[in-house]
Amino acid sequence: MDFLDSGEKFKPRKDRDRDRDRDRDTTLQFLPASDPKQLEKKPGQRRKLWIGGGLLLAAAAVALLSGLLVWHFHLRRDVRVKKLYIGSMEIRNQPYLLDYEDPGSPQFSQLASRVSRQLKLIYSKNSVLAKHFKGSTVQAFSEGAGDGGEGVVAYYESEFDVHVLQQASLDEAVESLEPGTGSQQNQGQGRIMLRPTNALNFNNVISRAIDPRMTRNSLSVKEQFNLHVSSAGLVQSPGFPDSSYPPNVYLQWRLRADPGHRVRLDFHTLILEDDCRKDFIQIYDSLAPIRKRVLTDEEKNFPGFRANYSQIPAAQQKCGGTLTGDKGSFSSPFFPSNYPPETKCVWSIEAPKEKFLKVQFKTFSLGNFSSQCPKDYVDVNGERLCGRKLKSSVITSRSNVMTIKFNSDSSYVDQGFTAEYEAFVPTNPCPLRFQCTNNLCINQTLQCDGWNDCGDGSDEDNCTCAASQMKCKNGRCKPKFWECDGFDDCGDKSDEENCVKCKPAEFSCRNGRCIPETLKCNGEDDCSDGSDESTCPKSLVLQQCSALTFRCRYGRCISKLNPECDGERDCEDGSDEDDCQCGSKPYRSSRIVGGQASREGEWPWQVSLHIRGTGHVCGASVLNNRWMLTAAHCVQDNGPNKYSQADQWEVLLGLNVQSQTNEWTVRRNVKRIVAHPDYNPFTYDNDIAVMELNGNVTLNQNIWPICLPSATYDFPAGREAWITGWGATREGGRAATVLQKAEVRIINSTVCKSLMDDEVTDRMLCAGVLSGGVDACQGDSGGPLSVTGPSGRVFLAGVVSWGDGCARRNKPGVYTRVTKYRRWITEQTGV
Ligand code: 4AZ
Repeated sequence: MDFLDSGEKFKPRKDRDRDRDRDRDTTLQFLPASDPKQLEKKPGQRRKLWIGGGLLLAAAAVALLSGLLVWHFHLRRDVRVKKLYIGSMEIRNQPYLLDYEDPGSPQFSQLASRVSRQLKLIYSKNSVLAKHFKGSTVQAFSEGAGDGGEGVVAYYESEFDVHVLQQASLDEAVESLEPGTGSQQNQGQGRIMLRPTNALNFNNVISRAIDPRMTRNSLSVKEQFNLHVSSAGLVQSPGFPDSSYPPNVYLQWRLRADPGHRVRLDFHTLILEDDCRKDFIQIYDSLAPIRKRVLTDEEKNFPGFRANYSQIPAAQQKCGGTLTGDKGSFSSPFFPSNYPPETKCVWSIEAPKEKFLKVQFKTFSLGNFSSQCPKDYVDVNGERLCGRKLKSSVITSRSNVMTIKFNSDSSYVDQGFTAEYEAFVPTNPCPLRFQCTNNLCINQTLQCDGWNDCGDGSDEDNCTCAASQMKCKNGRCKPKFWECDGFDDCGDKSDEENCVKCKPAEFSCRNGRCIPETLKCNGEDDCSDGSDESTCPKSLVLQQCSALTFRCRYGRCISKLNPECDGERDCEDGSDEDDCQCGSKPYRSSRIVGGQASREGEWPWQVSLHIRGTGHVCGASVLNNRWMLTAAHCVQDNGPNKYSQADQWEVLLGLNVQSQTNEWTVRRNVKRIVAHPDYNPFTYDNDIAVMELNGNVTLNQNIWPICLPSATYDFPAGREAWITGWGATREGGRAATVLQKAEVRIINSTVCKSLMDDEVTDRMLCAGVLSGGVDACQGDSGGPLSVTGPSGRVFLAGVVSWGDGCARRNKPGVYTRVTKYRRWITEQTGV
């Protein structure tokens, strides 16, 4: 059975932004609201209730939309269109009544008709709006957001009938009603007299065109649910988790909390979709889906989902304060969950008088960067920081006090930050350690090791290079063999200069030959190694295939390097994009020596192979819902240990912490083990094996296959790769409990052969950190060497196989080169 046979909808999303692949949490919190009240979902509803029924009071809207976005629009001259705007307004001179939660109550109807009349009056003052206005309906009320919760917020939909070419001016006219948006500002705020006794004193009018995806004609199901979150419950996509949701549904949940509380939404499951333009979920800090109040950005949409809701006292969200002492830490509210909208915190750090202070941001994720940071930001001693990449993670003061402010606005929330502060003596800021230009202190041994440990590169400046190193133009030292490997190791590209030995008008083939530049990308293999055709901007169908060119299913080869699963259809038959659900991580949010702990679900293809009665012995990778890939040396009999026998093994999938299983963890027995017939136990050549489970597993957010590279996939030297496993954390040490991860680099084969005394065959691949300290180790064997491809999908470059000890200097880890076994794997497993 294909691993995605449960439906086309549950496809993992392309992980577009690997830079932001840092820890992510999936919790969101929203605005406070009013009194508790459980109301039943509207009667007459035939549809299955997907959420624990109940209607609530005021704060967050979750909208799910699914189905194909296909709509035809002909810009005919005489076409008029119906335009809907969704909006909210605060009514200051109206006390909030519980009855406003019930649309059937007379109080609701009364206030609703006053709001509708008020809107009509507002629109009548604008010629564009007055001309096209049809009517308004009030959809809900919530408690005002004033400090004392006074007043009422009304959510409404206004309909206009407009000529197709005048839509933009209508949008403009509607938005001009908002405070601070142009000339008509005053109409959006103030007192409009209906009758003197009946005047509504209103404020904060926001209206936005409804997202057209939510109103399109093809929607066959449109439903709204009102829920009170005073008793916890859950919302989930229809059919979840047993089946995929149907197409063309639009569901909206309105969640309300008690007065003085916030809605809290904990995402328990997310299944990501390739294209958020089609299917998406959005969360608003509002009872209506007003774009200005959206909290989720497009990249974080997840249509297959289950989320638990609950409420938390708004007071719990206290942040800021005075911090004293030589060292400490602080973070944005609710970290590692998302911070709430409209939040302000101020921390004052006070160190002893004679000391200065430095603050280091360990994590920082505050939305998209924009200059001057007008939205969410951290202000350190008057300097505003925002975005997700800081120029320098360390900020120092020239006194013993520091003030840090955190501010979030009304839309788009993010994970926030964690920071550590430390007081230092200005005359001796780094006792016995190296002082970076940014004032960070690092171990002296890290200076001039080829790695940027300071974060600003200053530990690699002004170094005296060893004989085995080259000197970059910027003064840094790098291993000599990193020269001309196609990767900018120096940071100023000087290691990649003067590499071409061919004449100016010639192309330098990978095999060292020179050919006229004009022959590059002409569809013919002029280099004789295919390299002149393998990196063409546009994919060409080649006259002949070579060891470097990708073969499409219909037999012809194309010129593009690594075309598979890169999100572009390169083969005429589209076969380069077939079977590409693999290799995506549900969170964008792997012992290993020199690594760090992984987050649950970060490496969903990582498997722990247990021997009954012994526990973890080796790693493996998920290929599909039935087949695992590991190292042949893991499944060899060893004296009394009959590791080649399937019944000795137990496979744990979706595991992060050994001996801590949860609902996503699956334990399976093994039906069959096939080790490569040419495995050589003396040289570790062909160290690869596949394992068939005795029953299929249901893939989930913590169990997901890694992409297998085609035989021609190129993992060039210098490329970053990740090793993961529960192996020893140092040579001869103990196994890890939490899955460890570490970043290494692919190492040039010629260099590796010389470093490893020629024991490395062409079926092996080396990766590591030559300065030592980071490596796979005993117990990691069989596990993946993961490399992220251009579209963000992760490919299995290697299988942890052997090494000369662990993490020794100039002794990289040696991995089974998976590309060499692509055909064998298909023959054994069908994958
Ligand atoms: C092992 O014994 C082992 N440094 C695996 C990897 C490495 C060394 C030993 C690579 O399973």
